[in-house]
Amino acid sequence: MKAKYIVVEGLEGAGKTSAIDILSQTLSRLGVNQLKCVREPGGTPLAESIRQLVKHHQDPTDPMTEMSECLLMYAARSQLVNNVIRPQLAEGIWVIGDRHDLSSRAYQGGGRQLSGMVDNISTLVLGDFKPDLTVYLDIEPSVGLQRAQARGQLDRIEQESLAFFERTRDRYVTLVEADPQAVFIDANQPLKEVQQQVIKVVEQQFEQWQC
Ligand code: T5A
Repeated sequence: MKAKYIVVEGLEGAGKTSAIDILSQTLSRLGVNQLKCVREPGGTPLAESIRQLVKHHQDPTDPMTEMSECLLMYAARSQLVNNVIRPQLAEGIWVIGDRHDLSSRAYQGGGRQLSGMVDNISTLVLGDFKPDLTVYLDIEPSVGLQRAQARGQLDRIEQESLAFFERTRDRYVTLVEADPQAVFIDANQPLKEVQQQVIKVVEQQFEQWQC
């Protein structure tokens, strides 16, 4: 079977980290023994520097514009896709991504209301490259933000208004509904149940890939 690219998406605190753990364990049980996990923004030295900027840049004399934020997300994605993800897949190594293009479409497209710009840049940067499967963990923004808050200080994006995260979630849901390779999981449930659903989705999808 050709190596696959699987992405986990969702708002802050949706439970992506634990979903990725269970996803890796499930794939390994199913016989996938060459697997790499990456995160966005990040995953290469240059993309990790961009991650630091987009999450923590705070300068009232030179605030990050919405357009710069969007361009930086795609600069980081271009580094990761071309220098890591494509080469790994070509070598037969499966890749699990903590976020990908759907994040830009939801946060910058929905949250920042830059959807026209995001569509154009996405086409330029990615062409027809897309994940084989996207697992979207849907969570009430207020619940996700409470979980993020419990972890410590909020970063630049986490300090956005609830309305921003509501718009982001709405866009996520619309995009996931329109994508036949994306699966919706209710992440407001207890962790154990979310994990069971992730396992089920991966097992079913794996079976289809084998056909
Ligand atoms: N961004 C990113 C954009 O705006 N555009 C883009 O194109 C991209 C790629 C990245 C930021 O950049 C933005 C989005 C983000 O704001 P990040 O740190 O990578 O930042 O992403 P976060 O979503 O902020 O990461 P989090 O760690 O907050 O989210 P997770 O991984 O979904 O949450 P997780 O698994 O760490 O869980 C958080 C806590 O909740 C608990 C966990 O145990 C943990 O303590 N939890 C649950 N508790 C109860 N019930 C459940 N079902 C639970 N699931 C998890």
